[in-house]
Formats: sequence, C-alpha cells, structure tokens
Amino acid sequence: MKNNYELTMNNKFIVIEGLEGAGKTSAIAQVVDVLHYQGVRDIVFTREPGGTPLAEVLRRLIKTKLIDEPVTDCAELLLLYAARVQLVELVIKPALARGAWVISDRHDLSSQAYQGGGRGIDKHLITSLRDAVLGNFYPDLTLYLDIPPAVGLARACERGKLDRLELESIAFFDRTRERYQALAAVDERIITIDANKPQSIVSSAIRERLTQWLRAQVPTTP
Ligand code: Z5A
Repeated sequence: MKNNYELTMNNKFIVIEGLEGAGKTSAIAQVVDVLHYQGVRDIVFTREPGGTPLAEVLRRLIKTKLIDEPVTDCAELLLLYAARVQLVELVIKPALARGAWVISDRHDLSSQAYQGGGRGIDKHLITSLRDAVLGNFYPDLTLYLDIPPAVGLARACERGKLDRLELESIAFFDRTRERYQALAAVDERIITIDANKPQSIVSSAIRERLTQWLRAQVPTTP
C-alpha cells in the first residue's frame, strides 16, 4: 500500500554528496522518484557552489581559472561560503518556509571534505566560519556516495575537459574522501552509500535507505 508521508511529515532539506563522478546526478533522480511516489510534488533543486545569480558568478570564479592570479586556499573557502550564504538565505530557507522540499547537489559537507581534508585547512576554522554564517541551519539528511577517487575521476574524464578542481592530484582526492568518510561515520544525519557498484545496485541502495529514513521521520501518535 502506498504511504503518503507528505500528509504526515514536514518538508525536508536533502543533500547529495560525494567525489566527482560518484553519481550524484542519478542519485538525485532516485530521490525525486521516491519522493514522488510518496506524493511529494513541490521540490526545489539547488547545487553548490551556485544556485543564485551571484553564487553562479562565484561558481565560475571557483571552478575556472578566469584570471591570472593564484586563488589562495582561504580565499577559495570564503568564496564558497559567500555563495552558500546567498543560496541558503535567498533560496533554501524561503523554499522550506513555504513547505517545499529542497534537494541540493552538495552543501556544507563538501567544504569540510575538500577544503578541510583536501586542502588541509584547519577544521576548527571551517566549523567556526560555518557556525558564524549558517548558525543552526543543517540538512535533514545527507546521502554521501562513497567512491575511490580513481573510479570517479575516470567517469568524470569521459565527459571531457577537467576544471581547476578536478585537475588536483589523486592524493588531494584521497584526503577529501578520508574526511568525508570520517565525518559520515560520526554523524547520524549522513547515510553512506557504496557508489563503486553498478548503477542499478547503487540506485536500489539509495531508494531503500531513503525509504527507511522517510518512514522513521513520520511522527508516531502518542
Ligand atoms: N567544491 C568544493 O571544493 N567545496 C565546496 O564546498 C563545494 C564544492 C560546494 C563542483 O563541481 C566542484 O566544487 C567540485 C567540488 C568543489 N569539484 N571537484 N573536483 P561540479 O558541481 O561541477 O561537479 P561535481 O559536483 O563534482 O559533479 P560531477 O563531476 O558531475 O559528479 P556527479 O554528479 O557525481 O557525476 P554524475 O554526472 O552523476 O556521473 C558521472 C558519470 O558517471 C555519468 O556519465 C554517469 O552516467 C556515470 N555513472 C554514475 N554512476 C555510475 C555507476 N554506478 N557506474 C558507472 N557509471 C556511473
């Protein structure tokens, strides 16, 4: 029998995370499918960095070597948070406030993993910055697609030219993945999916884990 969770639970903010080529695009399609099946129709999609006109400009600055000047690690971090604050305040919070569900391709966990793990920026600096600009705002659920960097990058390479970040060394992506795994291991709002499997198996795992999670969100009657 079909359960219409939308009738019994509040709208949620769901984030998909993982290294490039992890399969975030198809994961989002699976999440949408599960939500549609549950009767959810009002869904807002976002991506990071980006999602507002200013944040999209910042995205181009972050991803492409637009100007002939090295981007310092801290400047990159601040650009990412500038884009994130714009998106959270102008798009995500208003959408949640009017009752929409929000699905984001990446969010804050990316900064903790890429800038914290990959770049080696002090994790306390990142969490202080996060707390200062986002306060008590967190995703309800993050699906982290775990994949070895070589596998993800091979998939990304098939798509064509790599951008500034994708050209980083494998060691950078190894550190990023280790940080993702460490953070996912201690946070119950993060579900890890083994993305190094055929697409049909990954899709089934996403659907199953998300459906379980949605069931657990339905308030029990006293
Ligand atoms: N970044 C950061 O450093 N700090 C931050 O705070 C934030 C971001 C927010 C964003 O780039 C970059 O910014 C990213 C992190 C950094 N850079 N790096 N490096 P983006 O948004 O342009 O790219 P991305 O987020 O990494 O997306 P992506 O490369 O498109 O990855 P994906 O969405 O996971 O990949 P996909 O398109 O779903 O799949 C790639 C291909 O693999 C595609 O052809 C699929 O059909 C195929 N695929 C997917 N799953 C499978 C399986 N299971 N088997 C076989 N083939 C598969």
